[in-house]
Amino acid sequence: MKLRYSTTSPFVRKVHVLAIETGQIDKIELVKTNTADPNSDHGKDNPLNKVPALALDDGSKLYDSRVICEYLDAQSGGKFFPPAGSARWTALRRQALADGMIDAAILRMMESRKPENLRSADWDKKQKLKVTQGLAALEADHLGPQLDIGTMTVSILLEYLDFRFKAEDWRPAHPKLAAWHKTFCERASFKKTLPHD
Ligand SMILES: N[C@@H](CCC(=O)N[C@@H](CS)C(=O)NCC(=O)O)C(=O)O
Repeated sequence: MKLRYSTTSPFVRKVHVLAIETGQIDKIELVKTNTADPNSDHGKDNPLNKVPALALDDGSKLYDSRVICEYLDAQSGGKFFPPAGSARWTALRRQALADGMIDAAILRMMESRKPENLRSADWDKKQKLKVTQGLAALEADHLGPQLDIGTMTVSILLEYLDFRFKAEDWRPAHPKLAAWHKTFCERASFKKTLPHD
C-alpha cells in the first residue's frame, strides 16, 4: 500500500498512529506529498487533492482519514472502531468533534498566513469559537484510557493545537483534559509521529 502523507497533517497522523498500533506500518510505503504544489499528481489518488490518500495493492484508492482508518482497522481485527452500541457512537462522535476542530484550526492557520490586509478577524473569530466550544465539550467528556478512533483523534487534535497555536495554551482552562492527555500521549506511536515542518 502507498500512503500519501505530509509531516504536518493531523489527518495523516491518525492513519500513521493506527498503522503503527495495528502492526501494519511495514506494509505501507510513505509517499511525501506537497498539497500546495500545483504540479503535484496526487489528484490521481484523491480527486480532492488532500492527504491522506491510500493506494491499495489492487490499484484502488481510499480517502479520507476516516475511511482509511476504518479500512486498516478492519484488516487487523477492529481494535479502534468499537463494533456496536454506545461505545461505537461515542468513539465516532469524538472523532467527528476532533476532526471538525482540526479543520477549524487549519482554517485559522491559513488565514493567519495571508497578507494582513486580506485577513478577516470575523472569520478567525468564527473558527476559534469552534475550537473553544470543542475544548469545553472535551473537558466535560469522560475520556478514559482506552485507545480507540475517538480518543486517538482527540489526542492528535490537542497536539496539533500545541504545534500550530503554542501561544494559546489550552491546558490552564482545561485541567481534566490536560491530565488525561498527559498520560495518553506517552504511547510510542504518538512520540514517533509528532508533527514537524
Ligand atoms: N476530512 C479529510 C481532511 C484532509 C485534509 O484536510 N488534509 C489537508 C492536510 S491536513 C490537506 O490535504 N489539505 C490540502 C487541500 O485542502 O488542498 C480527512 O479526514 O482526511
